[in-house]
Amino acid sequence: MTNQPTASVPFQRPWHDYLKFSTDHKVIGIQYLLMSFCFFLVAGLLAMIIRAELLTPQLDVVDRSLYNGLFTLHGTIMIFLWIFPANVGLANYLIPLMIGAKDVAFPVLNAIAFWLMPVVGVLLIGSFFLPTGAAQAGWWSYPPVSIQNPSGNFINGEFLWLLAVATSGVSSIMGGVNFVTTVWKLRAPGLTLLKMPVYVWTILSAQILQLFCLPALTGGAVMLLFDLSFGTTFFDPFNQGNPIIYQHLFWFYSHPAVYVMALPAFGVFSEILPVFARKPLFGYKTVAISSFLIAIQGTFVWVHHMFTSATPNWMRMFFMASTMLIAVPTGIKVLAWTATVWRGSLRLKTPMLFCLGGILMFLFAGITGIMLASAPFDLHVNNTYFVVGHFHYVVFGTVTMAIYGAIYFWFPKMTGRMYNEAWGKLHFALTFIGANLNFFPMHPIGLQGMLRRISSYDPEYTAWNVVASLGAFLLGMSTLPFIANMVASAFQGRRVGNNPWNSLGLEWTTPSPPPEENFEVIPTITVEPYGYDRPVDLTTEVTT
Ligand code: HEM
Ligand SMILES: [Cu+2]
Repeated sequence: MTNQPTASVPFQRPWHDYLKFSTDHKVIGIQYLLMSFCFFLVAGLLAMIIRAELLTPQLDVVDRSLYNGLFTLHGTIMIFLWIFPANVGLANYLIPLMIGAKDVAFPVLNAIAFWLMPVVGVLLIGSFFLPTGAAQAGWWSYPPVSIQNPSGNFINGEFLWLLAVATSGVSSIMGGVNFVTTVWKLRAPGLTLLKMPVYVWTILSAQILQLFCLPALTGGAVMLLFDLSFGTTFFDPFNQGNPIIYQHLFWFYSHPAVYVMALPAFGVFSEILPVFARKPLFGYKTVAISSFLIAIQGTFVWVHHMFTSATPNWMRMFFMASTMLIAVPTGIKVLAWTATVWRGSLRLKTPMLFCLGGILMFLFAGITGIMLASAPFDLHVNNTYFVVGHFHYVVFGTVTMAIYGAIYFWFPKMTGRMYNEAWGKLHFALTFIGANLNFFPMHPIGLQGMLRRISSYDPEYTAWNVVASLGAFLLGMSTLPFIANMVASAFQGRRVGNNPWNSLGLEWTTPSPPPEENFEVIPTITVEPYGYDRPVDLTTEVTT
């Protein structure tokens, strides 16, 4: 396992293989990553239009209903077509390699789950071109707004939105069954639960959580579709329906969804920090088990999104306490990461920078999260930009940063080549500065009372909005060095050996890129991961 450049890249596939149906988890993983990044660019473009509109207090770029469509689809595409599938792509690529398996448990199901996602994309983006325009009810699609259908057309933006969300739900359930079975059944001999890398723990926890909670949303979406299109009145308050029940069904999944998005990011931090600090992950077992605790606790907090939905006080108290309790296992992780880098010999390569930046922004998101968990505070800032600021520090500042870090870190494994470090650092600097300029101002203007989902605003909020918009445009530009770097390096980057980072992870013992079926002989695992303090190169102890 050295840094020797190799003469050729033996198992490299031609690029057009990634456009075809394949059941190899590595191909599917890269397909997910490529597809979701394209959707990230689309949703980012929608955000740029939103931010262009918000540069000035008055309405000047789009009209109000298009604005509604823009933020609805921005949020929906970012969640269902960027964060989720990008995480699934990484997990697809990494899980079999990390557990010493030849592939996932159900390769065909895996491929079908992937090919459903472009359908979701067509349904959502296509809805902009309908005469009714795209859905306008926000990414949570609350009734009664979402079931009004003023145009009277059977095919309308909301209709396609609901089909898209239900389809994406089916794909995610297939993925969940596949991941849980793979980790449970296909681990290499000796790889007990408490020897598994934290990333595998986070995927297992997130996918169990997903399987448990997702049916609530998929069921809620189908019922909403019936209310919208087939005359039922489950959620129609004017006909004995109850819109609050939809909110429960929605958030029973969509709060845990935050953990389905964030747990893999915690896994990525836990994999990358020890490599670049050359120290074992502090408190490995506690960090691993915390993933599961976060998933369990995450199931009991959803009503913190409904403090203002005529929720009785006893319920507010319960959910306030349960939400604050999540800070315990989450805090354990942050402490463990801090202790891991503490006095380590840090190598500040691009993946490490994205992790450190991501953890810093997560810390900030955690603080505003605890503030929001307090019902009396939330009653004031609910529906303001404070909330939008808080969750963008999670979904962008933490999860998107982690995905970027992961792509840089495993790029040499996926391609057998190295990315360009200077361009990577430029990308990090633009992203970190752009993200903070973009999302920090949302907190002060939120506290001052600026509502979310509005296209024109009181002029007193102008200054912070201009800063936020400039940050957003910087973020838009930050993707350019990334794209250039990835494309150029994938074809012409410096060739590297199997393990350029000197990592102890099992995936680095395979050739880069790994051959079909990954391992010639299934390895036997004898040691805990992250043994960076031991004198010998532990990859030799992972016997084959
Ligand atoms: C790329 C940079 C991004 C920018 C500039 C941006 C900007 C914005 C803005 C200005 C809004 C508020 C719209 C409003 O309330 O009027 C918004 C809403 C939202 N964003 Fe982002 N965002 C970005 C990335 C992301 C990411 C990565 C996610 C991942 C999940 C995301 C998810 C959402 C969601 C769920 C909403 C709420 C939509 C709604 O109100 O229904 N955003 N974004
Ligand atoms: Cu929540």
